[in-house]
This record gives sequence, structure tokens and C-alpha cells, in this order.
Amino acid sequence: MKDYNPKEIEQKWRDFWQDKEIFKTKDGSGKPKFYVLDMFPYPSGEGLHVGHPKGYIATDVVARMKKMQGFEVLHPMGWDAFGLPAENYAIKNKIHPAEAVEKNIKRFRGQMDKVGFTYDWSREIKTTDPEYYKWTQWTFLQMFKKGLVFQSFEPINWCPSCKTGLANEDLEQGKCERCGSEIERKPLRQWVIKITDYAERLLDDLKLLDWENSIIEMQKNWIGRSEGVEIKFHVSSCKFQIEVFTTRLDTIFGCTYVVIAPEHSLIQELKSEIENWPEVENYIAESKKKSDMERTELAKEKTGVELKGIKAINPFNNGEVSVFISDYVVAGYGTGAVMAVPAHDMRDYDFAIKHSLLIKRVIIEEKDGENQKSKIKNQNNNVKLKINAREDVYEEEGTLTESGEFSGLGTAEAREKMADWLEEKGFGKRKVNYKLRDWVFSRQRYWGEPIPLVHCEKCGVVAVPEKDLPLELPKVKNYEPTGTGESPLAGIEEWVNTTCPQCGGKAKRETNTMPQWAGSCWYYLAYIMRGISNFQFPIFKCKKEFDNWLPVDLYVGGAEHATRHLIYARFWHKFLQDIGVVSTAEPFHKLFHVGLIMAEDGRKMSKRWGNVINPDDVIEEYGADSLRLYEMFMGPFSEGIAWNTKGLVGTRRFLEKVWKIGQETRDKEQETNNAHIEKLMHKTIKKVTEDIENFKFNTAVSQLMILVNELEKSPLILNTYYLILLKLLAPFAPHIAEELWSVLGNKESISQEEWPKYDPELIKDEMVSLIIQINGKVRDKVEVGAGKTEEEIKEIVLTQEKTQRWLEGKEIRKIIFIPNKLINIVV
Ligand code: ANZ
Ligand code: ZN
Repeated sequence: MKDYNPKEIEQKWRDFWQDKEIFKTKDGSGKPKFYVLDMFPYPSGEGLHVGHPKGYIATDVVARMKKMQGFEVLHPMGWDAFGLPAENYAIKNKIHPAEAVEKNIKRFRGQMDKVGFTYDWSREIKTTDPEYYKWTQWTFLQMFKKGLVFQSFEPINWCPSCKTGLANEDLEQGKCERCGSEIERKPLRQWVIKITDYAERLLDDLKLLDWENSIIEMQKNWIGRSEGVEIKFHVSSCKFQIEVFTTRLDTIFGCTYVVIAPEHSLIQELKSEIENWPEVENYIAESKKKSDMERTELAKEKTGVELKGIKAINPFNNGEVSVFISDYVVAGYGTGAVMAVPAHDMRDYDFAIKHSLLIKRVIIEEKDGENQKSKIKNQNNNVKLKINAREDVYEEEGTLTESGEFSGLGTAEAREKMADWLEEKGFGKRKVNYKLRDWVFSRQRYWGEPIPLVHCEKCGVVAVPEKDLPLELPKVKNYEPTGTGESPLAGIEEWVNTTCPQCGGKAKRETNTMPQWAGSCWYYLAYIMRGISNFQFPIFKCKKEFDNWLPVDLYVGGAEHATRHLIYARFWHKFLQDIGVVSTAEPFHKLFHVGLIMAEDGRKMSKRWGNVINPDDVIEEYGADSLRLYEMFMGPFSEGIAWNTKGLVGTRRFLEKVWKIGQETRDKEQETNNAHIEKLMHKTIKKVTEDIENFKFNTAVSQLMILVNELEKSPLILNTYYLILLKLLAPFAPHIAEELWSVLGNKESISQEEWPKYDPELIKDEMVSLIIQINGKVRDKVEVGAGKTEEEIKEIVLTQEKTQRWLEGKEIRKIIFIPNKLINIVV
């Protein structure tokens, strides 16, 4: 047999899979289903670099194993082709986005095809396809009809470079996630979806999910549930009240002033009472220019202006406090006003120092003062209520002091009792707030789904009738953003001017488009619909098929989506559940995030650094199987790791070895039994199966390497063992596995074979009896599993009662260890 040459075999097998439709997914096959999904890419102009396929290879390994385990596997792929990245690319390269998308998809597809994925391309989808976005628009209309969509004129995040409004999720540290520009606040007419109505369910249902903890935490923080109270502070000179939200009612006796956000509507109402109005007005104008991020950042200087002539009354002690406006208070959160407690809140402290305000401590660390860390006690164990420096600000839980009848209570208990008191007296109520903001859903850009609404002078906003969907995006020559706050669609009169579906009178179309995230909210359903009738069948009639396939069993993609796509898609799914389109509460059951592959120089792969590695080149030189195997072997799946060509060479050598020992087996088959190899074989089956299941691909591959090394040493390799090896290898390196499988006389694809099973009896560890010596004298013996390391043995031995007695009060100096035989502890 010839040497291993991937170029001669790989394309052949890819053609074979395609021609025989080996990986075409069938509906109603009667097998148990397994839906494994990749986050679909947006087809950028740069093509794929070797980092992109890592997640796709992982899902492909799982898909191939699941198929061999007897599942009907759905493993589809498509294109997230609307949105800013595609449009910005088009503008830069002076090519229409529609054309750019087609061109880029072709390139991506060509690159993907060479890796040998099992995608069922007959279910390919593209969010820019009108037959696709018909259902994006339809779902939006259902939301509109249910009152979940509203028009708002509030200032929003505006990217001056992308020339569009953005949602909170589109920002990264106050900058545009796309282009890195500083975000401005701009009042703009916009469409907003009340995703906050779903905040509680989005949070509660996280417990239904089998996701990595880190992603669950990010979701929790993004949704940001806070339990607290709203309290009314009367303004002493007039009828108005300032309502504040706090999570720390227990600190209210330490409240020394109140702060209102500059945008708060109350300020205008208090105008006649405010003695320094010009100063206040000026401050409001200044803060309008800043972004939320600039305003709330902890390190930023806390600016603000007192509302002279205004005093607020603390309902708990009837004390009068001053009132300020400051932009560290966010208008859109809570009530837009806070009670400030500088002794127990760092932001309030900074503000109080800057404006020379009273600082009053009301929480102490512990009642009995036992804690050494406490800085607030003096010799006589009296509590000193002094906050002398920033470090003294005490934000933790503790015990109340100087708090009237509540003094002496623990903080948690005090919060309950004080909330009861508040509700009883009618000064306030318990309240849960969420950090999650409503979803700003309109973009002033061309390349998105048109929002299917019209504005009629008589009827107001009217929905486009469902029968008129899809409302197609008109083809235009000028698609560049206008920057005026209007989308380029506003300039196309033939399109904008229409008739009102309700009264037949003159009306204008909505010209904003949907954000990039809209199409990806439900694409996992579209793959299922494609299997039925190529979208001719309405989404609301596919419930049976959705029920068959949902939830997605395994979902893999980048961590950057932890708070964007994954929040939006979960919300969208819950809405579809509410209107009866799907019946599961959650779309994605299990989720893993893929760690980045860095360039060999440790930097992010980027055209800018000239360090991009193209998978085409790697495949050309080493073969697709080496690429696949290497990406799975290079390190723990979810960790970032740098590319290393040496490692790639190593996996290629491994495949050559598999190829070589294959030739040594065939004619030598005999019924000899090699207990050691047999055991190792079964261990390997177990490990590879479980490791693939748990996304520990690197250790699965290293186990295969151990097995192959042992097989290589063995004078005879049973054909049955070799065949098992090929099956275990097939998900990782499918081309070579098929080739060697067929060389051995098999006619069917190895992917249609049954996945190997192990015999639990054979994987039990052999036991050895290990001698325990202390200072060279035999003191005991233990039965332990063979092959344990020094560390493992040490742990076992040191917990033995007998050993412990011998060692009592002595210090271990040294340990001498002979594997499987002896441990000598020198004391
Ligand atoms: C008094 C207090 C005392 C507070 C104390 C904290 C510590 P989360 O968990 O984020 O909900 N706050 C309320 N509304 C705000 C707004 N619109 N902009 C800025 N800050 C606001 O935090 C709630 C706490 O953040 C509230 O509790 C309030 O400060 C502040 F020792 O009230 B606290
Ligand atoms: Zn009308």
C-alpha cells in the first residue's frame, strides 16, 4: 500500500458522502433525534481563518459520533447575512451588499467544504432571503399586535461612525462593538421591543439549561435582578415627592442627601422652586452630551449641582436632606433618583467628599466587635462612627446602629422589617428591578429587514397585512447611511409612499430597518422548516416538526454572544411559545463556548497583523484530517490558545502511524489474545465516548494516541481492534478512517457503522498491594488500583488510620515511591 497522502483520498470521500447523501437528515425516521447547532457566521469579506472552524469541527465530531450511536442527527449551516458588518464591507469595497453577501458566501462555503463537515446543505438558510425574512417580519408583527412593540423618542446610543442608533447590547464599554467609536446620546424616533416583560422568565428559566456556568452568570448579570424598595421622600416646600429606589433600605438612617438624574421630569416641575435654575439648566445640557458609560464609570469624577431651595424629607426620621442632580444617577434605571448613603456606598462617598456633605455611619461590622478586621472600634469596644478615608466605606452586611427602633438588627432582617414599616405607612413599596433594557429594534441603515409598518396621517401606525409579507427590501443604488437619523430607504419615494391598509388614504412606510440580531433569533427553526417544504409552509403550522426536533440538544459558538444573541433568541423563542408556535420554554438545551485560536505570535489573528492562517493552506499542506485532529487536540476546547505548526505536524505523524499499522494487521490476523491491549481498547472506547460527550476532545485524542502507540509496539494487531480504532477515529479524521475502512473490504461508509461499546468488566483497574514503609520499616499494606501516581497514593496512604498513628506529631521529610510496589515515608 502507498504512503498516506491526504490529497489523494480526501476529496474522494467528500464526494462520496455528498453523492450518497450520507448525512442528509430525514424527518420521521423513527430514530431518536439529536439536533446539534453551530452559531452561523456572517459571511465577511475576509473568509475563514483557522480559528473559525474550531467550533464547527467540534460539532461535527459530535454529529458523527451521534449518528454512529443511532441518532437521527440534524446538523445544519447557514448565513447571518444582514447587518452592519456585511453593509460596512460593501460600502468599503464599493459593491452592493446583496452582491457582496453572495460572493462572500461562496468563498466561505468553498472553505468549509474542504474540511469535510457533515452539514446537510439541503437545509441551508440565509437571513437575507425574502422567504426567510418573511417570518422574521411576521413574528415582529405578532409582537406589535400583542403590544410588545412601541415607538420611543428617548435619547439612545448613537454611533457617529456607523451612523445608526444601537441597542445596549451593541456596546462594549461605551464604544460601538462594531467599529470602536465612542457612543453618543441622541434623541431619535425608534422602535423598541419590550423584552423587559420577559426579564423574569429569562432569568428563572436559566435553571432549565445545561450551560456552562460562566455563560449563565453573564446572562444573570445582564438581566440584573435587584430586590429593593421604592421610597417616597416628600419635598418640604411643595406637593411633589421624590421617589428613590434602593436595595439597601437598612442604610436609610445614614442617608444625608438625595440625588436625581438630570433628565428626571421632576426637575422641570420643580423649576419655580429652584433658586439656582440657570446653573441647573447648564448642568443638564452638559450631561446630555455624555454616554451612560462615561456617566456611571466608578473612577469618573462625580459632578453635580445642588437644587437650591429644595429639601427632601426622610420618612424614617423626618430629617430634611439636600437634593442634588448628578449624572452618576442613570435616568433609565429604577426611579432615576437615589437616596445617598456616603458611609456605605462608594459612589455616594466620592460625591459627598467632593461636595463636603455629611457622612453618617449606620452599619457596623459585628455586634460584639470580635472581628479583628474591624476598624471602627476603639479600646473600650465602643463603636466609632467615623469614616475617615475611602477604605472605611463599609458596603458589606452587618448590624444597624443609630437607626432608631431598628438599631441592633442584622441588615437582612432590618430590610424586611423596615420594608414592612414602609408599606404599612404608605411611604413606599417593595420593588424588583432589572438591568435589562428594552430592545432598541430599529436601525437607520439600509441592509436589514424592513419593518412592516406604515404611518398614516389618519390612523397612525398601521401594520402591513400579513398577506403582503414579505415586505421586500427595495433594490437601491445608494445604500450609504445618511447620518441624519433617517435610513437610506427614506430617500426612495416610490417605496416610501404607499396607501394605508386600514383607510386606503395616503401613508408612508416605516423606513428604519431591523437590527442585525433579528434574523438570528429564530434560525434554528428555519432549518427545521426547510426540511418540510422550503418555507412555503407557514411557521405557525410547523409545530409538530418543531416538537420533533426541539430543543436544540447542543449549541456551540463564541462567548461574545453570551449576552446578545443568546438573550434575544431566548426572548424570541419565549414569545413564539406564548403564541403557540413552539412548545418548549427554551431553544438551546446544552451550550459550550469555543475558545479563540490566536496566531502563532500569540496575538489575535487579523489582517492588520498579517498573522492570519487560512485553513485552505493548512489543508493543502497537511490535509483536512490533520487540521481537524489538531484543532481538537490543541488544548481544552473553551480556552484560548495559540496556533502551533509543530503541533499540527505531530497530528499528521499520528495519522501516518495509523495508516502504517493498518498495513501490518491484515495478513497477520490470528486468534491470539492480548489482555493488555484488550483492556486498553475498552478503556479507550469509554474515554473517547465520554470525552466527546463532555467536549474534552483533547484528552480523547491523546487517549487515541496512547492506544496507537501500544498497538504499534504489539507484534500482532487483531483486525477487530484495528476496526474499533478506525471507528473511534472516524469523527475526528473521517477521510482517512473511510479510506482505511474501505481498504479492509468494507463497502458502506464507516459513519453508518455502530459506535463501539465497552465491556465494564474489562475496564476495572487491576489491583496491586502496595507496601507502606515508615523510615524504611514495613508498617502496613494497602490494596490500590494499578498505575496510580505518587500524589494519588500519598493521598490514600495518609488517610489510613494505621499510618496516621505512626505519623502522629511527626514531620514528613521525604517520600520515596516505587509505582505499584512501595511507598516509604521518611519522618
Ligand atoms: C442607597 C444605598 C445605600 C444603595 C448603600 C447602595 C448602597 P443595583 O443592585 O444595581 O440595583 N441606584 C438606584 N437607582 C440608581 C440609578 N438610577 N442610577 C444609579 N444608581 C442607582 O443597585 C441599586 C442601588 O444603586 C440602589 O441602592 C441605589 O443606591 C443605586 F449603602 O440606595 B442604593
Ligand atoms: Zn389610515
